[in-house]
Amino acid sequence: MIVIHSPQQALHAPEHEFFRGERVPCFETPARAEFVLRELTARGHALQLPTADSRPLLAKVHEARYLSFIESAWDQWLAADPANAAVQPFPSVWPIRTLRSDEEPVNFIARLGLYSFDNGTPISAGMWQAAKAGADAAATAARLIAAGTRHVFCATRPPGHHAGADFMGGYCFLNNAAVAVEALRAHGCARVAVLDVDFHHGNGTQAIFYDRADVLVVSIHGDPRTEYPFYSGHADETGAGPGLGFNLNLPLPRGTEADAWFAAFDAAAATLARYGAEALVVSLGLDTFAGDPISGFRLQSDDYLRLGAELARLGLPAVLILEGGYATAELGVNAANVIDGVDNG
Ligand code: OKP
Ligand code: ZN
Repeated sequence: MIVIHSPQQALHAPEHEFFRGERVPCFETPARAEFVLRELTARGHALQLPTADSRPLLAKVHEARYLSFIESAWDQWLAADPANAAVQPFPSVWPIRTLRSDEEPVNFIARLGLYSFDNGTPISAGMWQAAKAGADAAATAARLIAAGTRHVFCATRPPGHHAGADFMGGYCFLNNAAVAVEALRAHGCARVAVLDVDFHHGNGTQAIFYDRADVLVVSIHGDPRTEYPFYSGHADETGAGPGLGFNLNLPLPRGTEADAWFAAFDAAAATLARYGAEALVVSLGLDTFAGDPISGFRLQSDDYLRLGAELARLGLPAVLILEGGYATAELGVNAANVIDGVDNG
């Protein structure tokens, strides 16, 4: 399978995040992509650099003022105080409910809160370059699909499925899956489906397409009653307005093993078949792995070969995009198993 990758991913390397009130080393690291690339290269897959500019697609997916903010966020942080170069910014106040989100505050940390839904999304000096390269990869993959390639994998980070039109969160800044959808649509696919198999609900992707009938979003994830992102991902979220009936959430309890997970996959596949999509975007999170340090499902490495075969059986041209997966040393084998499962399925 063609694999799109940019070395710019390594420019996003924040040091720490908050976990249970403590500062801990980041789970979402450049090493993740390096393990994936190493294993894919060892198995003979061809790497390509992104060649498409996602800028016009980003303008469809995200709000202009949000894009302006994240593109220069690090410079704004340094402008507030040159000593900030040595420290990471985190939001500490958010405009929930009665508070105003129409006025951009002058204070940088207040602006960061305006555009975030958690304090778990560290910003670094190279965040924009890494995230933009991921979005460019998604646009490049969609162009290859439009030209007749069956499957393309974007081995990119940071992930994207928690990022909404005007917010970051869950390590995500730009919604790469949504960029791929808009790119496929620009290339003439009238109906596109997203299948999100990351352990965490892709609340950003859901929100971006929630009121649209031309994009079906299906997600299998940890039940938000107990799992991040908590405030999105319930089964009764089925879409709104013209998009009613075009969003399917399949939440599963913490501890779910392969048999129950693949039963949910069958339900997702049935809905995808009924929809009649022309192309598929897979948000390929591998944090469903039993050894994942921050997630709660129990898939084993061999199950990812089966996942790949099941994805191939959907019979749709597909852009696969790396999302989560934090058992770093095993991430390469798990990702490559999906890719080989698709190729051999
Ligand atoms: C991103 B993806 C909050 C830390 C919680 C949430 C996990 C984000 C997962 N202080 N981090 O869906 O793999
Ligand atoms: Zn995840």
